[in-house]
Amino acid sequence: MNPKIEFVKKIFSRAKISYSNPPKHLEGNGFAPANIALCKYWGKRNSHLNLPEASSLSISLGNLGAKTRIRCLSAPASEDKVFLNGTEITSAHSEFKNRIIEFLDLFRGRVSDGVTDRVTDGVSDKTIYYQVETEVNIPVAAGLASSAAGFAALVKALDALYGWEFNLRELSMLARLGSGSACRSLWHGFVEWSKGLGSDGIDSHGIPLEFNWPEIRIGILIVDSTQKAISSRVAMEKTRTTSAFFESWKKKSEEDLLSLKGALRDRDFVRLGEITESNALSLHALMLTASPAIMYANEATVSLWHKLWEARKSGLNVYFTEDAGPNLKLLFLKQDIERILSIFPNCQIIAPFGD
Ligand code: 2P0
Repeated sequence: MNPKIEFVKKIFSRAKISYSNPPKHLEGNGFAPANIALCKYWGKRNSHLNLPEASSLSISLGNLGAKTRIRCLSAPASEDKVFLNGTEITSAHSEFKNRIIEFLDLFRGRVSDGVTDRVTDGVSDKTIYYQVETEVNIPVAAGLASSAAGFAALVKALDALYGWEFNLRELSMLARLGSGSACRSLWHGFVEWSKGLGSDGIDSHGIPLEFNWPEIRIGILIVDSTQKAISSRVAMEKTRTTSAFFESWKKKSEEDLLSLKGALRDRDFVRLGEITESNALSLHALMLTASPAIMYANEATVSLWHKLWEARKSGLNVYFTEDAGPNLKLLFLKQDIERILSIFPNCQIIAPFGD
C-alpha cells in the first residue's frame, strides 16, 4: 500500500474515526496562518511521510495565511477543480494543483484502495471529486511558506467537510503529508515541530509553545515574488544527499532549537534574534555546499543583509531570517516600528499576536 495512505489509515484508526464514511456536510471551510521558521526544517529522513532530520520552531503570522473551502462535485465530474484566489487553475502542469490533488487522493474513495462505494448528496460514484477554493493573502511560492498555510487550511476544511473532528495534533500530522512545514501551521504563536523518533511518523507533529510575546513584530521585505527556480522539496533533498556539512547542520540546528526555547523562556530578544539569524545564515551557507550549489539570495537580498547589519551596528535590535527564496523576514519589537520603516520603507509589518 502507498505509505501515505497507510499512515492516514493509522491516524484514523488510532482516533477511532471511520476512514470510509462519506462527507457529512456539503462543504467545509478552514483557515490556517502562514508560519516563518526561526529554526529551519531542511532535510527529510523519510520523504514519503515528510519526517524531518531535525526538529524546527516557527512563529505563525496571525491573520496572514490561507482560507480554504472544499465541496464535493456532483456526477458526472471526472476530476477535481482547484481555484487559487478566485481563478481556476487549469494547467495540468501546475505544481500547486497537482500537489493538492495528490493530497486529496489520500482521502477520497478509490477502487484501488478497496473503498468503492462512497455516497454523498448528489455524489454516488466510485471516486469523489472535489472543488477546492483557496484564498491566500501572502505571495505564493515566494518562500513565504504559503504551502504550509495551504495544506493546514485544507486539512481543516476536509475535517469540517467530513465531520471527522480530529484534534489539532492529528490534523498536524495529516497536514505534514502535504507539506512538512504545514504541520506547524495548525496553531498561532510559537510552534515546535518535534521531529519524532519512530519510523511510523506518529510522533512527528507540531506542538504549540506557551510563550506569548505581543511586542514581537515580523517585517516582510519582498525582493522578488515570482516562482522560485528550485523548489524547497528538491533543494533540501539535494542538500541532504550532496553536502559534506549536512550532519554538522543537523547538530547545530538541534542546538539552535534549545537556545531559541531558552531565549523565549527568558524573554531575551537579542538572543532570539541572534540565533534566528545565525540559523538562517547557516542554512543558506549549507546550501552553497550542495552539488551543484543552491543559492536563493540574489544581489538585492545580500544588499539588504548589509543594510540590516549597518542598522544593527547603530543600535537597532533587528534581525532577519530567509527561507527558500530571496525575500527577507525581519524580527524586531513594536517599539522600533518607526525606525524600521525609516530604513526599510517597503517593509510589511505583521503583529503575530495581534496589535
Ligand atoms: C521551514 N522551509 O522550516 C523551511 C525553511 C523552507 C526553508 O519548510 O517538501 O514546503 O513540502 O515538506 O515544507 C519549506 O519546505 O517542504 C520549508 P515539503 P516544505 O519553513
